[in-house]
Amino acid sequence: MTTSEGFVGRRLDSHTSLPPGQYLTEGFPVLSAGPTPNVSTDDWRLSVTGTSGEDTEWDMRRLLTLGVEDIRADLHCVTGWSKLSSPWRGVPLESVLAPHIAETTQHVLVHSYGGYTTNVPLADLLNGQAWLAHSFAGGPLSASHGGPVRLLIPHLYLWKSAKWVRALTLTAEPVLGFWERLGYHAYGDPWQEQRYSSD
Ligand SMILES: Nc1nc2c(c(=O)[nH]1)N[C@H]1C(S)=C(S)[C@@H](COP(=O)(O)O)O[C@H]1N2
Ligand SMILES: [Mo]
Repeated sequence: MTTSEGFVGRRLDSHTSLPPGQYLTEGFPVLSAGPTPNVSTDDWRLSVTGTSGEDTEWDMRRLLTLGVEDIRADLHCVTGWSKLSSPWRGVPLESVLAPHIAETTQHVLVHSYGGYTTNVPLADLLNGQAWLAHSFAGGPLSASHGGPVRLLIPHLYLWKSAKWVRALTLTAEPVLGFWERLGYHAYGDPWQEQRYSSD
């Protein structure tokens, strides 16, 4: 693996190897379980619901006031491809979750436009581990890759990074999402090769 001179993103020194069973791709494959929902930036909304049922709705303008970050992320899809150092912009997920976190909150169920869902432990969405990404490679995020806004959780298999995110539900107990109900791993750590619930 080489980095070009002047490379200013995250260094690859810590990635002398890929997660087990993964191969490197230079492209950016599109993987969607259904059709691409057609949601304009103006119509896009994110609703965040806490464990006692109180909720907040965000639109793009208000979301961006929470503070945008540049992110360099390695992506690992459970089908085998990995893409290193991909350039995103987005808002830390913690910013929209924080007001709704109660003592009992342990898990988040993520809902997408189109009906896709996925579950993630709350702890994996805090402290600079997860973003609401609205931009890729310097431009608006394309619909096929999850625009207007998708989740980005680089340390878990990419099926956890829900595209076209619509709602977040904070819960005390885990509730399995779309692929997790179909036998994929509830957590999905690529470095532990947690592909299926039996792994
Ligand atoms: N809403 C939604 N999000 C989704 C999916 C999907 O089918 N629907 N597929 C997941 C899977 S399996 C992968 S690998 C990534 C693919 O993201 P990409 O199409 O931008 O590469 O999106 C994830 N998020
Ligand atoms: Mo995937």
